Amino acid sequence: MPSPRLTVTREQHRAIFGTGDLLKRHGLDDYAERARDGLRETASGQPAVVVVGEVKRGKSSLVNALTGRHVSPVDVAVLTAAFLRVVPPSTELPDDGWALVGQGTRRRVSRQEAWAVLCAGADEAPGADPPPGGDESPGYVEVAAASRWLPGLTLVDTPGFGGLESAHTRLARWLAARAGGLLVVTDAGQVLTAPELRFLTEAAEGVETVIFAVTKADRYPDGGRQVMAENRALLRLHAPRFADAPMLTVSAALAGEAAAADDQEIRTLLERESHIPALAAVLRERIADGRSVGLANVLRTAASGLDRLAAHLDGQLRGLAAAADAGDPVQAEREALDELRERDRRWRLDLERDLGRLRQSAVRDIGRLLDDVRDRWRLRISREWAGTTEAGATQLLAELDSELRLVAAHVAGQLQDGLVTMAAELFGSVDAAVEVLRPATAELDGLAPSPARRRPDVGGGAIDPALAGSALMGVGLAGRLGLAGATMGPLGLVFGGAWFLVNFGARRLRVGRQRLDAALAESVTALRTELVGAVDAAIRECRPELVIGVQEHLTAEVKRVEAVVQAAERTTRMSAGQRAERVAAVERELAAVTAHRNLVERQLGELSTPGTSAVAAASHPQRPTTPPRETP
Ligand SMILES: Nc1nc2c(ncn2[C@@H]2O[C@H](COP(=O)(O)OP(=O)(O)OP(=O)(O)O)[C@@H](O)[C@H]2O)c(=O)[nH]1
Ligand SMILES: [Mg+2]
Repeated sequence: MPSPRLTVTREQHRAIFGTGDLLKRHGLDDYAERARDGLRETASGQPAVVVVGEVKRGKSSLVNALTGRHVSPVDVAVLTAAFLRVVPPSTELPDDGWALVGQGTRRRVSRQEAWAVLCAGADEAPGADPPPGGDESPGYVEVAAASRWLPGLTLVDTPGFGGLESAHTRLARWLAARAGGLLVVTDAGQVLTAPELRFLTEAAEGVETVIFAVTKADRYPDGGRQVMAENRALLRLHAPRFADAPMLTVSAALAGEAAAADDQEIRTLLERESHIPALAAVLRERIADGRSVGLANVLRTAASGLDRLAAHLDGQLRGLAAAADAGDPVQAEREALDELRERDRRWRLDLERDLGRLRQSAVRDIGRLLDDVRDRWRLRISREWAGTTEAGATQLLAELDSELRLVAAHVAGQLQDGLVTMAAELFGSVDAAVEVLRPATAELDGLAPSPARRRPDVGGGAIDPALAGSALMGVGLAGRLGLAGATMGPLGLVFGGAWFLVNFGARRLRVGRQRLDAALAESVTALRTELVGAVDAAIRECRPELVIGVQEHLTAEVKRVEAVVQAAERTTRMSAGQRAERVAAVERELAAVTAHRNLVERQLGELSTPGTSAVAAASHPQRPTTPPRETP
């Protein structure tokens, strides 16, 4: 396939590349690189809407409603465990075709197999071949669907688990920055939460198009209107750029009722009431042109970099302006430098301490969770094994298998989260942490759904959904972050260990309870050893990445602050004439930054679809007959 080319206007080119040069000259390479990467992705990417939100807000239900098909599994007990891309049908993937896509691999699968990855296999037959994922981990699930409301657009359903502050959601945001817009899903039952607002503040740096859907409107007498008004007020305060973004109340439940209605008139009425067509209209209008949306994100990233540079130059001017006797103009920087140098001296010790703590807590978790499984299952076996049929026994052991996998996946997830959190503290930014922990990086193909599966519909209720979610998410995250090799260890072993148990039960059903008890204890002990070993291996593999990452980060920071301090020191030695010259030079730089900032802003303005300026956006959407539920 020929590599796609993106044509940009001369002005856009100047805005993007001129800004890149300016940023690089001042050591802000990260923004420049992000913008450049974004440009590359924009050339190759289809327009996409990335659906994000806290857990159980109704993301998957909304994806189904917008597609008009049941593509994403939805259930109170099932957490979305992997990224799902709903793409327009093509010759490669015709309608209702499913595929697992991984790093450089792509495999057509049945819907059943895909759903097993998405929500942990409701239909998986126990005793079958070991599930995929042990050796080769797929990237994400893809389905082609002739979308009812969004033909031609790609919709990405993401796992909510771990919330918006989890590293995987940051990856989703990263994806949105490259591919299109964010559809932020909140719930009519509550106003925007602090993590949601923090997420949006960060998203504002690199994503231009954000649209809000307030779900489950059917549950509230006012259709979520009050909550929506409060959301707007919160946005104005905390993420002002999105204060006027389109926000619509929707109901996937009503859309479902519409689909089931026989009477055409009732169907149309319910559909309209669901506000799904209205939301789709906004999405089509804002995101259908993938090239513009991608370019806008690139420009937004450039603008954010310029804002940061302007603040930096402003600091320099302050330093230059202060009279020599008016105290130390760069005292704050000097203190920051002392602190950085202090950190430079001790970060290795801190790192070892933190890794030690992480290991300790993982080992504690392993012990606690496995003890719990063992005790509960000993009880269950004593109660249920004797009178069970062959099918019952197979079922019972399959459940045990699921639980053991969950423990392994939970441990992997916790470890993963712990590593990201720790690295985030060392780098002062989660994004940087995710970046460092994603070795070999860059390829979003690293998106990996969890290979862990579970059977949410089997009786017993021993599976805590919260545990399940974190487990599934954790492993998926590990895969996405390129740590799969390290954290997949325990899962492979669980497959081995627990499948042994399953086969054991299936083949030797007549086995006595005591033998089974012993096998359970043995399996749990073996798993404990294997999990602890895997935790150690994961930490071992991460350590060099972290060491290099922290060192580079600190060196760059020290250099940056040192430059400011040195400039200030030069200033104090300067004659009045020299100082004036220097001020003039910085002012010229600042003027260049301002000019670029204006140029970028103009390009952004030109890209926005006619009629959807911020003002027009506030009075969205087009809703033909029903009174708008939106805040006036
Ligand atoms: N009444 C009502 N219930 C809804 C609506 N949308 C979703 N739900 C319910 O909310 C629950 C969660 O829905 P999901 O679509 O699975 O939520 P999700 O955000 O995808 O969940 P995760 O992927 O696990 O984070 C399900 O029980 C849905 O039936 C709606 O519009 N109205
Ligand atoms: Mg979901």
